[in-house]
Amino acid sequence: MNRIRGRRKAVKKTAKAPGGSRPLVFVMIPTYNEKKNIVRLITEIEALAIPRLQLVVVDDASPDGTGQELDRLARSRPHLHVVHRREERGRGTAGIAGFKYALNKKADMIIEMDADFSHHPRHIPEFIRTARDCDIVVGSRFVPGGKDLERGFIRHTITRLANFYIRRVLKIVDVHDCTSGYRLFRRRVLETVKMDNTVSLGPSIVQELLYKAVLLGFEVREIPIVFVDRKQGKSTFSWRIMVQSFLMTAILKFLFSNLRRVEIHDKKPKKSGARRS
Ligand SMILES: Nc1nc2c(ncn2[C@@H]2O[C@H](COP(=O)(O)OP(=O)(O)OP(=O)(O)O)[C@@H](O)[C@H]2O)c(=O)[nH]1
Ligand SMILES: [Mg+2]
Repeated sequence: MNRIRGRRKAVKKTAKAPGGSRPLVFVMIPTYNEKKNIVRLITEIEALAIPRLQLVVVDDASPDGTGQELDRLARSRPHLHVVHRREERGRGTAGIAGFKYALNKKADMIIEMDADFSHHPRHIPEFIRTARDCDIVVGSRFVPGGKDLERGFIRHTITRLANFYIRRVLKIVDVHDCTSGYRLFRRRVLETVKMDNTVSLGPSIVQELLYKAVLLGFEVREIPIVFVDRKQGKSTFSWRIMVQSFLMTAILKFLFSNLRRVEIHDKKPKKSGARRS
């Protein structure tokens, strides 16, 4: 049997960061032309009043001025970090840049989400709660309580087909929404998955990180989310991107299926028993 299952032997509860304090949580948001969404999104995340929560937004010189809007917001918000990328463009590499930034700032957990309100911020507290017992939390449309609302028949069918295909090809059996970009990673996942070796430039980064993390033995849990189609701003979805993502799944299988589980040690004192074999 070489099907990939999330590990059941969970890490011990590590709700608190090493040292006993609350975890430092970074929300990482890649943006391209999201000026109409980003202010409201940031304010709604702030309204959750989650202690020790920081935001990092990675903008690729959006022509609509998202970057300037972010700079304006950041002037009065020390918890808002803006990464401007002038040379590079792409959802995949932007996400990696954001993860690296958050790790450098000593994040314990990093939540990635889209800027267009398809990923509603109200789910954030549940991500953090669920991460007490696992390494990765995936916001899923396809578990009980999850929903994929207001998407046209075609997009909904593409998402379903993509998940069927990815789960079959990459043999990820325990995750039902492998294309969800609303996720939480504990720090050690991103430290262990070699981010400099990622091959996805675009949205297939979502399945690439999940595939590698599961092969390496990290435990994944899913929580239900209600995914709503974007209301404002312009989609970056295209048929070309969709075909690339399908092809990339086969490439990921070819390149990385030989990754093996690693010994993962929690960064807690030994007596916690938070060690995985
Ligand atoms: N930095 C950066 N962010 C991007 C890029 N492309 C997309 N994004 C962001 O990645 C997230 C997902 O992109 P979307 O355009 O919503 O893609 P989608 O969800 O497949 O498509 P729709 O929901 O139909 O718009 C959004 O926050 C985008 O702003 C990019 O090239 N660079
Ligand atoms: Mg979207």
